[in-house]
This record gives sequence, C-alpha cells and structure tokens, in this order.
Amino acid sequence: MGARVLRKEDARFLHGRGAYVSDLVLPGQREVAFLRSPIAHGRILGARKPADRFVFVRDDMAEALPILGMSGLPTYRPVAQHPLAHEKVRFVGEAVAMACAPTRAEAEDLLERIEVDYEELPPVVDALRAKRDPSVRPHEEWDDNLFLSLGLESGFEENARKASVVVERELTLSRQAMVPLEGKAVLATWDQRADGLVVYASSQAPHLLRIGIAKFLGLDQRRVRVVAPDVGGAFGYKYNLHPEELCVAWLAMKFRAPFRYVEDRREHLIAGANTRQHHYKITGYADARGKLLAIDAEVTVDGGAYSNWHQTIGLEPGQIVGNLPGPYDFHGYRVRADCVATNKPGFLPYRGVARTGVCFAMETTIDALARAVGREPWEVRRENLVPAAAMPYENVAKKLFDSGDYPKSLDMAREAIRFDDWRARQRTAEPDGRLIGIGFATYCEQSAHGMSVFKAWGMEFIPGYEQAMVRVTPEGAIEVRAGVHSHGQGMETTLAQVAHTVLGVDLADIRVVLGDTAETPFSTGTYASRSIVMASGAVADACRTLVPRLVTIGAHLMQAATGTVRLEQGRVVGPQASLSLREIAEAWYCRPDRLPPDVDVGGLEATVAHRPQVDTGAFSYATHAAVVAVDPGLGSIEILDYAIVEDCGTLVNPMIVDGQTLGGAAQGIGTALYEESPYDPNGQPLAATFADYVVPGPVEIPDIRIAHMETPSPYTAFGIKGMGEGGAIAPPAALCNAVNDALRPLGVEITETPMSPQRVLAAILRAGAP
Ligand code: MCN
Ligand code: SMO
Repeated sequence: MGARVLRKEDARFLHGRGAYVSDLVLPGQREVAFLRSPIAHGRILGARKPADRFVFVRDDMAEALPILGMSGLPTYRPVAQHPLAHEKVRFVGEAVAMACAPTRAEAEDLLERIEVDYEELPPVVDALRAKRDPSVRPHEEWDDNLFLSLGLESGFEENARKASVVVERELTLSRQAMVPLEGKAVLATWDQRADGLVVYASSQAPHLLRIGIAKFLGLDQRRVRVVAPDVGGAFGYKYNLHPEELCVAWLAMKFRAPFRYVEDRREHLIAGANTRQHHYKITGYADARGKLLAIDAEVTVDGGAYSNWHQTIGLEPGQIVGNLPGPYDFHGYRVRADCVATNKPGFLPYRGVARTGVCFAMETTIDALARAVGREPWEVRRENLVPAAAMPYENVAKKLFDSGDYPKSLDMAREAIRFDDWRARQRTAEPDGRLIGIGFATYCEQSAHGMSVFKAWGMEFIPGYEQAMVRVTPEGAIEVRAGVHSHGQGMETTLAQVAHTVLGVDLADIRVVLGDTAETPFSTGTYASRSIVMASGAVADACRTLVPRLVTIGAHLMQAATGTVRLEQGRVVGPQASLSLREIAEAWYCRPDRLPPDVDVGGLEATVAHRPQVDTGAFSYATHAAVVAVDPGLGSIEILDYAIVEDCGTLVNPMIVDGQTLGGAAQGIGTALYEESPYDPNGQPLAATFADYVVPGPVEIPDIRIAHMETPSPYTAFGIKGMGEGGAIAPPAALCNAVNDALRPLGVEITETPMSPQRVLAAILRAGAP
C-alpha cells in the first residue's frame, strides 16, 4: 500500500494482447448495423424492408420490452425507450431498424434497402426555450417538457438578507460527447448447455447489465451471464443499459446464435449519449470582505430525448442540488434544478458527473465576488473554505465532509504555480501583446457514496455493501474476485496491493479476476469513484478471514500451538519452522490425511461483504491552479502552467492516482477549451467526426504537475477516499477563472464552455474592447 508499483495489466495492454469485444470471434457470428433516424422529431408512418431474414424493425421484436428507468425522485416522469424506435423518432441517430450479416459492410448494405416514411414534426432543440414554451414537446403526452424538477432550500432568506455584495451570472456548459477510445460494443450468444444468454459487453457494471438484459427480455437472471472483457475507457458512458445492447441480446436469444455490434466513431458522436450541458442562473451573496452568506441558483439540464435504465436522468439534477455548495462554509442556500426533454440523444453522467458543472458555477461565482469586493480571488476562496479544524463538517446541503485541509490544498497550489511571480509579471506588458491570467478552483468530491445517498437520488438499485472473494489456490497462489470492473483504473494492480498488504504474498502470486458475472460476487459495479474504497475493504476483510485458517492448518502441520503461529510475509511461521502457502494449500486440498481428522477451518476461500463505517461517502478534494495567456486579437488561449494538489486519503498506488488525475484533467481541459456537440435549429448534429469534434491530444495538454496531501478518511478501510473522477471536475472552473483574470483589463468575462477562440473573441468584441 502506497508503493508506486507498475501495473500488472500493462504487459497485456502495451503488447497489444488486451482482449476487447472487437477482438472476440465466435463461429458463425453476424455483425449488426443500425439504421438511424435522419430527423430530430417525427412520426414513423411505415417502413418497407428487403425480404431478408435478418432485417428488423420494432414490430419484429415482440419479446423485448421497452427500456424504462424508474426513479423515486419527486416529479420524475418515467419515459419508455424502445430498443428500436416505435411510432416516433425523437433525435437524429435514434435506431429505427437493424440488419445483420457476416460483415458489418454487408449489414450496412442491407440497411440501404430499408425505406422509412416519416412525418416530420418541429423539433425542440433549445432547453431554455423548451422550458419556457412547452407548445412543442418530444413527449406529446406530457403537458410540459420537464423530466423532473428538484429543489432545496436551507436558511436562504435570513442569510441573503445580510449581504452587502451580490453578484449574478448566467453560465453555460455546452453539450459534449464522452469519446472513450473504444465505443460501446456487445457480442451476445446462446449457451445451449446453460440454456441462456452469454453477453460480452464493454461495460462498467456487468452484474447490473445482467439485471437489465434479463428484465427487458423477460428472462430469469440465472439465464444471463455477462462478461465484460477489457474495456477501452468508459467514463460513465458504459454504466447504463443501451438500446443497442438489448437489441443484440434479443437477436442471440431469438436465433440461438452469436451477434455483435461495435459502435463506430460517427455513431458515437451523433447517436451516443451526450453529457455536461447545464445552464445556470446563479446569485452569490456576501459581506463586504467577500465572506459567502448565501447562494441562489436556477439550473437547467438539457436531458435530451430519453431517460435511461437504471441511473435515470434524475441522477444529474440530484447531484447538482446536493453538490453545488462545493467545499464552502456558508448557511443560506436555495436551488432549483430542472431537467428538460429535447430532441437530442439522451444524457448520461460523465466522469465527475454533475460536479464539473457545479464547480464551474460555484468557482466562477467566488471569483466574481472577489472582484466585486476588490480582493484577491485566492484570499476570498481561502476564507470561505471549510477549515480543517471544522472536520467532520456537515454543510448547508447536509453533506458530511469527513476529513482534510481544504485551505492547505489552495496554499500548496498557489506555491506550486509560483503565484507571486506571475502576479508580478502581469504588471508588465507581454512583448507579444498577450494577456496573462491566473485562476484557481477548489472542489471536494463525494466518493464511494453509500445507501442513503443513492436512496436520496431515487435509484432502483442501491449499492450498500461490496463483496469480494479471496481464495488460496491449491498451488498456494492468491485469487481475488470482485464484481467491480476496471476500464483503465488499474484495479488488477491496486486490489492485488490490498491483498498483499494483508497477506504479505508477492504481487506476482496474486491474480485479480474481474468482469464476469459467473466468476465474481454480485456488485453494482464501477462508477462514482467507489471501487477502491468499497472493494479494498471487502478484499481486506476476505483476506483477514483466511488468516486464522491458514494459521490453524500451519500449526497442525508444524505441531505447534496455534497461538505461537503467525502469517508473516506470505509464510506461516511457527516457533521452530515455517511453511509456504503452497505447503499449507497442498495439505488442505490434496493431502488432508496429514491433518488430524477434526480440523475443519471452513476452507481456503472466503466471500465477504464490506461497507464503510458511514454510508455518506468519503470526500476527496483538490485545488487546481492554472496560468494562461490569452491573445486578445485571436481569442486563443494557451495554458502556460497547470498544477494540481489533491488529497484522496491513503494512496494505494500514487502512480495510478497520478495517471487518473492526469487523464481526468485532460478530459476537463477538453470540456473547458475544445469539446462541443452543437446542434442546428433543426436538431441536426454539427459535430459528427473528429474533424468537427476536437479532443485535446498531447499537444494541447500542458505538462501538469501533481502534488498529494494524504489525510486518511476516518470512515473507510485504510482511510482511502475515491478519486477516479476528480481530475475532470475542476479544469473548466480553474481555466475560466484564469481567462477572466487575463481579460479583466478589457472588462470582459467569459461565462461559457468550451472557451473556443470564436467565443473569446466574440466576448471581447461585444465588450467593445480593441
Ligand atoms: N486509487 C488509489 N488510491 C486512492 C484512490 C484511488 O490508488 N486513495 C486508485 C484505485 O485503486 C484505482 C484508481 O485509483 O485503481 C481509481 O479508483 P477509484 O477512485 O475508486 O475509482 P473507480 O475505480 O471506482 O473508477 C471509477 C472512476 C469513474 S466514476 C470514472 S467515470 C472514470 C474513472 O474512474 N472512468 C475512467 N477513471 C477512469 N480511468 C480510465 N482510464 N478510464 C475510464 O473510463
Ligand atoms: S461517470 Mo463515473 O462512471 O461515475
């Protein structure tokens, strides 16, 4: 624990030996292609299709139920999504028909012979307008366009009243895609012996996918096995059940044969779910020094056409309402978050979930307050952060911050970018005319949320426990089996490190098995930065269950008293001798005659359920600091320096945490500066290829420096806090604050992501600046 060990999975990945769904081939497998709606909103009047046995529309799929995500949140409206469109299409790219053939190209040729007649309806493209004017509705049976509307109020009036400074802003985060390297992919077949489905899917949560497929195909869960092989990035996109997955599973069930679908990049960009699109009207109330008194916000989420199973669209507004107050100590709060239906692909949570948006809103508001009271933003931020002495701290939204020193992360970040030097340099003009700006953003991130939190989000399946199975194999190696899954997080290594920490066995002798419902204990999977907090506790507890068993067997073999025998560095050590785990395991499994007949330790494998001491999660946190140069003539932004100081409690593997932080920050920089899925007024997507949709690469991502603080959580196994999402939360806020610091002499403020050159230049021109 705490060692920078190289990842066990790297040899496989770096030598091209990873096995993704695209690498799997089953005899006789057919490839599936989907015909997708060319219009954003319309009625399907009829379809003519070739007389091929392998072309299907919705009416051919009687056995498959529509996907229906249910939520316990007040005002939530469930909406059925048929696996292929039924009667209506509600976004460009919605699957209307599918064809199957030995190759994808042949399947696409079959699609060309399908003709669908549509009656076009006016689309709803702009969420704010859809909310104001519900005369056009994607779901005509509703009387407005709201999926749901959530609110929270606590101490608002009395605190806001005391304010001497009020700042009000409208802020927008644009719609974007999630672009994992590997798109969604699914291969399903029928196992004659098990009389059930086997579904290979690029999934974060194989056990949940199993429930979903069984539920919507009307099968018992025991007749569905889901295997998630190597997964090439997921980021939230691969947590919920997708219509295409249900279609492919239905084909395998219907024809008792293998079918596969692999999403291509264009399909991902136009038809895959979108994310991030939030609009804020936010007002900050403070005293004359900038001490925050209250926050008031009206938030609109553009939810697209459909909810999802099983998280539902309710998760995003649920997280907005709970997390908007950020890491701050204040007592007046009023918020409303509306989730609006539009004729665009559905919305899925993406790394950081709603917190990238709320951090952007809150952190730019802190900076605006600082400017209003004429003080340094870092000073005002620092004075408002929950101090270390107040931990554990319950905030205005009743979140329980477990531990940490938030102000110190800001101090360290300020030193890391040499703040004073940059401020001094700002006072002299740059020879190239560019403007320098410095920005900070601090956030805290609830990770490994437990039962009460998911219950409050109204979810159908509520994670509470995490289970793990640990086995000493007959040759004395260790096998760890867990239902969480790794799709880049390196969990084959970090869970092995946890087992090593308890048992002392060499990492090379520990094998971690993930991603197969037939081989791992039930789990709701990997998301919400929960895996290491939850699974490390389960793995450690399972290992600890085995220790007395190994000791008992060893004591008998060495004829020593049990109390004199210990497990030490992977060996069972007695007063006079010691035994390897191989010797112990061989005796137990294969030579029980060497043991007295009354030895019954209960076996050398144990499945144990674990949950943290509190179920409100562990809060990791970080401060991001950015220095930018903005060209006022071009609107272009260059990141000159970027530093992150983060605290995720006890570090299992600092190298993996650094990798997670960098990857997340790259995605956050994408949100801040580059990535956008725009739509025209007809609901046509304008970014359908990587020529239009800009993903930052090595050239755009600066050399990010990371420093760690390590405050163990008092509530979790080993004091670990989750952090897989964190890097993606703060970059839009930190960069926007830096850009606005740079543009301050021009009296210009940017309030929208991505901060493309066009947007920055337009804002400069609007302000009448040179
Ligand atoms: N870790 C550690 N010490 C800590 C905390 C974490 O060493 N104190 C390590 C863990 O052991 C694990 C990794 O960091 O190997 C991430 O752990 P955790 O924070 O528990 O997050 P999860 O494993 O639950 O991963 C989910 C999280 C989410 S929600 C998204 S979205 C996301 C992310 O992780 N998607 C990713 N990181 C990703 N990284 C890659 N490469 N690909 C994705 O799709
Ligand atoms: S978006 Mo991460 O899978 O919670």
